[in-house]
Amino acid sequence: MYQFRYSVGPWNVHAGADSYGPATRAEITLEEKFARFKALGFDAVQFHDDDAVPNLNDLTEEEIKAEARRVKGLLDKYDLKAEFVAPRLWMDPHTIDGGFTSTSEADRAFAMWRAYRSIDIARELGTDLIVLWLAREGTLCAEAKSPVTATKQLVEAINAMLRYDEHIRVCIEPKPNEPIDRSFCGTIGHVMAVSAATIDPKRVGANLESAHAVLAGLDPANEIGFALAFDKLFTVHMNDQNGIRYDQDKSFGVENLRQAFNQVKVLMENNYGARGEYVGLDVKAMRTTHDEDSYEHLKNSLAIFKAMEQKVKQYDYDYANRLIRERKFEQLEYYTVKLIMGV
Ligand code: GLO
Ligand code: MG
Repeated sequence: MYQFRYSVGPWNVHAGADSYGPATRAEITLEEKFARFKALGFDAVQFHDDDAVPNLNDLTEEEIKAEARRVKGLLDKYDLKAEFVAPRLWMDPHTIDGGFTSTSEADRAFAMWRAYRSIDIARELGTDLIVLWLAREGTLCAEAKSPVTATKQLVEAINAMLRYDEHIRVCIEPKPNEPIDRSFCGTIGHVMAVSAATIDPKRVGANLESAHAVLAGLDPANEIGFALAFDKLFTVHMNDQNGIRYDQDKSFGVENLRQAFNQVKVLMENNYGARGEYVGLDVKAMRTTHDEDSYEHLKNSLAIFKAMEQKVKQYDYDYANRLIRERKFEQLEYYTVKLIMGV
């Protein structure tokens, strides 16, 4: 029986700024985050390209690789792996209107430059996984882009990445909205279709984030299951979300325990992790959190996830299967909820 391995990104420990107000906590250095991640029980770190190499726009390709090698040294020092690199295509003046689907040709070229640099950084950090959270690949003004052209541009951008490096794997993290109004690739179903349209579908998969599924009005466990059915769940972003409102990145399980249980259940039933996949936590501390509690949400998310693992291990599949055969779903539901409540 394998053990889940856990990953987290530097952005998951942040200073508390939101769209309406400034930071409430002090910044923490990358090295200090690594040390704390390791101490908390994480095995790997997820990166944006500029988490690993700040100001990369101003550096040459060789300088970028050299800086990535320095960060690899820091990971080694704390016995941590790099899980993935994600080009941060939403923060830059060149990607105001999106990256791969921008209406500006020059900006689309810039997005590809960042995608290639992300691949270079990933290789230096010792990972073959690139995550694309398609933050601005959609519209604020619905008439601004053709959804047909944009979808084809997305497929072509991924093809170019697959050609640039024949070992790299690309993993789309779908989200239906925010910061854009209408996304072109908002659910795992979209990701599976895009994957199938690329030149190497085996190397193009999905990163399911619980909150993003909830924002799409979908069930995160079913979204996980859909990707697993096609053997395309390359990583996950576990967190929680209170309904269809702004993206909250709450600690895993704090809003909906049954949904949390079913996510862990579908992962365990399908041996997720046996081929090296990580359980990533994409959670954020509340803005009111004090400096000394900057890691509480990570600690809590890990503890809740592991508690759910125990619940799944306790699940009486013989009993559940008997109830399923007899279509006694009232009893099945009650049994499941009672197990989660521990009564
Ligand atoms: C935001 C996303 C974001 C990505 C991260 C990695 O809604 O969840 O946190 O996961 O930038 O690409
Ligand atoms: Mg995420």
